[in-house]
Amino acid sequence: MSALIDNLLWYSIVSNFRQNCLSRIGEGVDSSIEAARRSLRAGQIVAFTGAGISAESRVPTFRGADGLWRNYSPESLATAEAFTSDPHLVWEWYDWLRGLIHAAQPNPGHLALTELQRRNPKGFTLVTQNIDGLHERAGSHDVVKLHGDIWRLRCTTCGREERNEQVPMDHLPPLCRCGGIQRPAIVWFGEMLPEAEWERAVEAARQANVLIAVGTSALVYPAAGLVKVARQSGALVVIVNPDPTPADDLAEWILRGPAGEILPRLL
Ligand code: BJW
Repeated sequence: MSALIDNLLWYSIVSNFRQNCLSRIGEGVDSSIEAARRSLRAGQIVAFTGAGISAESRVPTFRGADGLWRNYSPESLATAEAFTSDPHLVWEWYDWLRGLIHAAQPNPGHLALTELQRRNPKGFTLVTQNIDGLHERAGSHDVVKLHGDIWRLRCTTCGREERNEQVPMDHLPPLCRCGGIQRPAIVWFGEMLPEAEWERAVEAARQANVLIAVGTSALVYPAAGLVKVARQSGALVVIVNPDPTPADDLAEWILRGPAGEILPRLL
């Protein structure tokens, strides 16, 4: 009997929450932004970003129509198998991408997150899936980088890592001083995320009062799972994205629009 009452209570809490969600989502962007802004005043905030935040800096998103390079999809190139079978081809793509990123500037979305961190340095964690380094160039620090960094290279023979900002690279594929082929120090499909970064991200999501997911399709795991970790730990989830994502069901507020316009309005 008590289990039945528990279940009924739980059902009523969940359905009330869903109704709140839907009416909030239906309220329109202006009032949702105002409400989301109020929620950002208190507690621990985690910003979780994906390729969409750099779209207005003209860095192609991973899965957008502009992501194609010579008719190759990024998904077919961002694998260890593709690299092993043709390191020169994969490096040609990353050399092209490094050129685009080098020419890009952080946009108002990156700058808004930098400002959020400046206002609340102890209560703010920035977790990104991006490899482009634009958050740091916007002035953010202690960025938790789940998928690595396009400006770092790792030797496939001796494992030595180094920073390399040469654009374009003078030799493809680049070689380590041991003679081994270097690869970008990024996380490809089927590879593990850096352990320390992942643990920091999960801990931040567990402690979060608000998680704001910006410009991610929320398709790639384990990173996408952070939204659920935060939600299940009681955080309020805000999504900033012009398009729907599978994480929308977890959100209290969905702010439809480009990050470069929405994020500055949240401040
Ligand atoms: C805007 C905007 C604007 C546009 N403003 N927004 C089933 C279940 C769970 C896991 C798996 C599974 N099947 C396979 C897996 C594993 C796999 C995975 O998740 N695959 C899925 C595709 C299904 N994951 C992995 O392999 C990970 N490792 C792992 O699981 O290890 C354990 C393991 C080991 C061995 C065997 C099996 C498991 C590693 C994942 C590494 C991902 N790496 C990449 C490439 C990095 C290098 C590079 O960039 O070249 O990381 S993939 C790519 O996707 C990149 C991104 O960081 C990541 C996420 O993409 P993101 O950022 O969300 O970008 P998009 O393009 O997808 O979306 C952009 C969004 O922006 C869109 O929503 C737009 O609407 C929006 N937008 N303009 C705001 N102006």
